[in-house]
Amino acid sequence: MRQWGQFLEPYKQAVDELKVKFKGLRAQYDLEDVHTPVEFVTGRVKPLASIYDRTLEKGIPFEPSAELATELPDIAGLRMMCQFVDDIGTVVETLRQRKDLEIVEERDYISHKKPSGYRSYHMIIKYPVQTIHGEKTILAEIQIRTLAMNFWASIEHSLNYKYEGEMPNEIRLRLERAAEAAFQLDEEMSQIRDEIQDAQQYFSAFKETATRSYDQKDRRKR
Ligand code: 0O2
Ligand code: 0O2
Repeated sequence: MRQWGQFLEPYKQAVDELKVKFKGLRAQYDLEDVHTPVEFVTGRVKPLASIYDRTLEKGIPFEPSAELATELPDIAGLRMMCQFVDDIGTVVETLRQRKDLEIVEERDYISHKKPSGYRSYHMIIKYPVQTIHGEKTILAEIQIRTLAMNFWASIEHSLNYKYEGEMPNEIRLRLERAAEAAFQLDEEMSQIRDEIQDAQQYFSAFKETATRSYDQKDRRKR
């Protein structure tokens, strides 16, 4: 157990650090008074029971090792939730610019949803953690998704767990349809936002013209 504790410690540290850093993005956008692409951030170290299940699936020994660290790139997992689908692209671009992590893989399950209906953007990163024995670079997974995608994924995940992977076909089909409905909701919300932004621009321009013509009339009267 002590060996596992030592093995998992850098992962715990990475999750804690990255959570602070990613939550900081939100604070920075807020300070500039612009729309923040990050709604909220969560993170976790994969529980030992899930690590055990994955080693069985992958056919690798259940012991702290370099092989385990490479085969399970999501021992450290971060999740960034966005309001709109467009925000995901902004977050991805922001992460690509960062100097404190290196992206080693990207998976776009938004353009290419999984057969289950799952949508999300995944990144595997290399992240250096400073330990008392020097620097240790670990792998971590970042999942970036909208609130609607997250809502669907958390329910589907818990149902899958309840059915132990043997989900009845009918439920599976309904979940696929629910995933599409969630995606439609995302599209509709983006359209509403765009229309509101257009209307705001129109009204600001209108207000400016109206104020200018009022000022001119006022000046002529005087
Ligand atoms: P606030 O002001 O409470 O929202 P930790 O205890 O630090 O290990 P942490 O970061 O609290 O863990 O993670 P957790 O419990 O997974 O939740 C992460 C953040 O996501 C929390 O906010 C939750 O309130 C927030 N959260 C969860 N679901 C939603 C949601 O649907 N919408 C929004 N906007 N936030 C949600 P904070 O950072 O503790 O701050
Ligand atoms: P957790 O921590 O319980 O979420 P592979 O097909 O083996 O190459 P792999 O390793 O499964 O790919 O990676 P993938 O599919 O890129 O991402 C795995 C993680 O994405 C999962 O972690 C889930 O968090 C999430 N995910 C992928 N597909 C689905 C899905 O159909 N439904 C839901 N709800 N989540 C999904 P784990 O391993 O399940 O662990």
